[in-house]
Amino acid sequence: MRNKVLEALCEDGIFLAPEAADFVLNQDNPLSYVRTAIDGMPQLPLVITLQDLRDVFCEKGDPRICPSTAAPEPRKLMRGEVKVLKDITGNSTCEGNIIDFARYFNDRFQTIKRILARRRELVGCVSIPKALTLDREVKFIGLVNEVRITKNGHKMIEIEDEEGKCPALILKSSSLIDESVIQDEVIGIIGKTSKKGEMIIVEEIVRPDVPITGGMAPSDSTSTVAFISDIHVGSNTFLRDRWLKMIRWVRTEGPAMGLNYIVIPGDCVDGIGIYPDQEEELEIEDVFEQYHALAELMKDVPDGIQVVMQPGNHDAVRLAEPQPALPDEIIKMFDSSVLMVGNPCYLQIEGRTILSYHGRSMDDLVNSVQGLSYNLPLEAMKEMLKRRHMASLYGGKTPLAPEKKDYLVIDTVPDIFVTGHVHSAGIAEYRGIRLINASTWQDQTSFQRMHNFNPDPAKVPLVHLGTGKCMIKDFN
Ligand code: D5M
Ligand code: FE
Ligand code: ZN
Repeated sequence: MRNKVLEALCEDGIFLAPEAADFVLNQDNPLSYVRTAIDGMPQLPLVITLQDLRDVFCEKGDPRICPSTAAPEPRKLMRGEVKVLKDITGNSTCEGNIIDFARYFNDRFQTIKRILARRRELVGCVSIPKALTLDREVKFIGLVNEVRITKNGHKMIEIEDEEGKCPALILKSSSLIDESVIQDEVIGIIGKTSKKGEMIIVEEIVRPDVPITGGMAPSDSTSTVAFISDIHVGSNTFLRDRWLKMIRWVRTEGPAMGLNYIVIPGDCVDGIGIYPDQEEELEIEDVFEQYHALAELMKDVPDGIQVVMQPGNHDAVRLAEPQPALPDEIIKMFDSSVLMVGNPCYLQIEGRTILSYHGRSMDDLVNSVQGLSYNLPLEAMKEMLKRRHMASLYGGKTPLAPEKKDYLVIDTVPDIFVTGHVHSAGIAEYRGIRLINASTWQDQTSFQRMHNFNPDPAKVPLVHLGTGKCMIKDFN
């Protein structure tokens, strides 16, 4: 309907500004509304704005056809220059039964298989049952069911595709023996079928990975995005002084650097009942009061800055990922410059694609990929990109919801990939993608002290959308 009306007007050389279009399309008969308006105009403007409509109609004092001077209601998932490209919010269908899980993993398999099948190394790949019948080099793509070390020290991978499954063995003597293969990741395998045709001896593992590119080509954008994660409002270790210092900086230095966007990748508040004895470390014990306090803090962010807020594992939505945006009763507490999105979420800001993910799965990655640790979140992010998936492992610390489509697949290659969660701050680049880990505004908790976890708080990574340049501003 929307497009038809706008097309019909366009054919008559009539163009509407976005706000005017929204208003017109809400009229009973949009076409006749616009034509009546034009009849009342001294001349047809190049683009009809809301003010043009007001000039014609408002004198008549008819509220039905007179656009009010108040700003129009923002559309739910689109505001200003921020476009939501992919988000579970409003699209969740899962009930969590066995059929859902089969469908979910099938979608993961098919989506990542499509990426892998384009890899030169995998040209000529066959199904697993077919591979087992061939006595030459075979190539296939599968989802890893299980990984274990055999009693002789080889690595056994049980791998499955839509037609069957087989054991694939990495020999102890192979250079691949230290390769971390994660349960539920989708990989390509090149190898040889054993003589009896019951298993494949792995010679090469092919990951979907992201292509090597030069990254963000300079654009004419003059905007900067700030990434501010893990605020943890409500915790008695919330670093209020440093937060206020940061907001003062945003107000005074922001305009000169074109600071027009703030992205918050989760753990906006501390929540309740998230870890043992948390209540002893809470300054605000009611989660809604925590969001109220956050909303108050956010009021000091200048109006022109578009804020994008995403939930994390401390926020008041389902824990299972993908997490939808915070509920309406919380959204209502914030003013309209705060756009609530799900976790993860693909955003487009001034032509740049940003993938924002809280990063819970890093708790699993540090246990399943050799060489990773909480001190190396940017390396963990590279592991996600290599696997084109943010949370491969099912059944670990990261709960997954079996949606129809796997929202955790990295099907689009972003310009910027941001995570929070591990309370450290860092910037790196991987194959042209800017990697950002967005610090925290919470000091070390006693729970974290007990686990010897040392945060790196009160830092703000910044990315210039035009040049792609990154820096970290330190508020300690
Ligand atoms: O998580 C903040 C960080 O706290 C998380 O990235 C690692 C650390 N953390 C949380 N639980 C544990 C355990 N059990 N062991 C070691 N480190 C941990 P947040 O989501 O803010 O609570
Ligand atoms: Fe956190
Ligand atoms: Zn977290």
